[in-house]
Amino acid sequence: MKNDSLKKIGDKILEYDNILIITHILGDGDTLGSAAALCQAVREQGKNAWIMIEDKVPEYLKFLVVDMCVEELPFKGNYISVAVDCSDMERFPERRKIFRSGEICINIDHHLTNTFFGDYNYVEPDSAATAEIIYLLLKAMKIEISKEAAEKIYAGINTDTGKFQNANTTARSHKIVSELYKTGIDHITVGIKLFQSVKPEKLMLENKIIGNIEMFYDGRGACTVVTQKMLEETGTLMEDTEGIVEILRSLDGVEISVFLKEMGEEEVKVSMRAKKEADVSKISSLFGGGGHVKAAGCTINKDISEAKEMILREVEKELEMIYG
Ligand SMILES: [Mn+2]
Repeated sequence: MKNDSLKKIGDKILEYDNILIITHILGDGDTLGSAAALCQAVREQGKNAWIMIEDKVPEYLKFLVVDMCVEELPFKGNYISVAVDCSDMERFPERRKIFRSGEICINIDHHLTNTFFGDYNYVEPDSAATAEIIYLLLKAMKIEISKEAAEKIYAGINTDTGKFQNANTTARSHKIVSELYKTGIDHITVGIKLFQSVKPEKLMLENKIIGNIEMFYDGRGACTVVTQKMLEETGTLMEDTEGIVEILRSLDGVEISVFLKEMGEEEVKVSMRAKKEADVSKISSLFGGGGHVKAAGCTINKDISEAKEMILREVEKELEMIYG
């Protein structure tokens, strides 16, 4: 499991006219921002580049990928495929074959659990966001970063660092952003689109979810759930729960926050966040999931109450290790 250089990866990309970019399902600001920045930058070099998706782009992130997304393979001839922000190929289950059918497959990511599934790989777990790596890649390709591409990179870094507050934020994150500012990015508008365009329905949903918060382990743990019924009652979608797990973690004294999403009768998606001491990627990997030390997730094929019991048991063990 060894990285290839960004120069080598960049040179490979430049050899191709057709570039297929793959994001992970349940897209976030980093995967979509990274994909869009790469797509934008290579299109500016005259390349035929597209982002292939298999589920919907969340409403609040659509501004990043205007006229860039396809659901079918858009090329006839050879292409190179590039997966961004995907720890493994399960993150794009319906597009695995199309990814592998690229003449060359590239994997660019920052998840510790990355499986090095590409022909060429660049994985940097210390990078706050994949978007930072895209910045470095474009530099290695000697591409001048336009304002448009810069705004997409900025969106990726801003969201994955939790507005530069998460533990993954580094001096380099700020340094890259300062370079992005020099291209004339409209950071105010990007910030408004990302964080200040909340629909009232989403607030109603949050009200319900937050009303159900349960504290445990002397207030070191906080947990809540969202059910399909709550989505129906408020006319919202699962994507509208974005940010809830961070709200839970923001509570005074909370070290681990857990948010369970009822996707189906026997399918629960779990998101976890740690504040300072805990390692939630350790917990998620017990259930076949992945992620980072301070932000991780997994899927449990049980009903929501059983899933909750299973996960909280492990979370309590982790808290016991720290405070016990
Ligand atoms: Mn990311």
